[in-house]
Amino acid sequence: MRIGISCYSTFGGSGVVATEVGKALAARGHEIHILSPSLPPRLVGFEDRINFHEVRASPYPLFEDAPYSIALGSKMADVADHYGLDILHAHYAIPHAMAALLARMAIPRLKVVTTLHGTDITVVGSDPSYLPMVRMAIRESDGVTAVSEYLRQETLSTFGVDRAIDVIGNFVEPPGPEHPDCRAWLAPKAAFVLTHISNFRPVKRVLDVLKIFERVRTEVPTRLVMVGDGPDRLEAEAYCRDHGFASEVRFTGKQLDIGTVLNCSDLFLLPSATESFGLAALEAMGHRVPVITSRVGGLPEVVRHGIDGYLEPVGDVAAMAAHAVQLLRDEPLRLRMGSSARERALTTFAEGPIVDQYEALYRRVLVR
Ligand code: GMT
Repeated sequence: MRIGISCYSTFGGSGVVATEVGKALAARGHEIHILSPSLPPRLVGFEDRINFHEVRASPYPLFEDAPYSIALGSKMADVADHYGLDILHAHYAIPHAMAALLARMAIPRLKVVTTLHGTDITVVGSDPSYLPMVRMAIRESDGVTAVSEYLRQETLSTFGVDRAIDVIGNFVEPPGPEHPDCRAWLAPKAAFVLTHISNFRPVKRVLDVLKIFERVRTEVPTRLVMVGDGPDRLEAEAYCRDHGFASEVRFTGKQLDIGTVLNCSDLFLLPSATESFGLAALEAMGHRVPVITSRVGGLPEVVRHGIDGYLEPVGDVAAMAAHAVQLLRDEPLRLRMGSSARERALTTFAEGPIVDQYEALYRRVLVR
């Protein structure tokens, strides 16, 4: 098949999933065309059968902001026509699904598959300024997937649509042996490393990560590694300074090689306000790292309480810290949970069977 994939190129789960799906499909012999504002971070190195198309919205004195959605729709139509695409797969509804539907109006043989990732439904998609168009995109796409059962239900209830939505989760590959042990660099004097990875947006509740660490550090010698960047980073760094533990927290900024950080992490903290799936948690699990997270959204479909880690109510930093202390003090329990987490990540959320589901969906929509 010839498949166009559109996604954001910023650090974020939807771009990671889109790129990894594209790479896996290319490895199976499909021709892939990725459309994005710039090269997605996971599209490093030359890959056979993967073509990248940069989308640029040309400025014009009349425009306050150049219309990216129209430029994307135009680029999709152009690439579809020129390369004979069969499918356009839009990752994240806004604006990729609407742009794909515009392209389908221009090239009627095209089929559109939309993958809903989370905040495109739960936060920005339900904003009244976008809702009618997101609803239209969900109704009109030839195939729709959601990354968890939770997100499927949220979509049906928020948008009042009555249509089939396939649940296809995020996935991980087994971590390679290339990740060096960077424990000495990340946490020179500490016995343990706690890690958080996100885009530091309010939904991630990064101050809760610090409040958990603040409690844990008084009980067990520990360092905290904060990977990523975003709107709440400055406030987070100020919190560490104001509370006297800045030297124990390392803010690495955005990192491509999260495998190396996870390889030397003892626990992963993800106390989000909501999370449709929690790809970062799954990546930690793949590296044998137990996860302490919120009992919210799709997270209970990924992390099993008391087996791969712990789930507690959003904002309950005391309970999350207590679990962290217990796990750091009880090595056999921590190692057992790490093994269960890895087993679950690499079986239930293994790349092969998940990519099979996308391929099967493409074939289904193509015969309709
Ligand atoms: O808000 C983010 O975390 C980024 C966002 C994205 O689209 O890049 O992530 C969402 O999609 C990921 C991949 O499917 C999911 O694993 C994340 O849980 C989801 N984030 C939220 O729902 C907050």
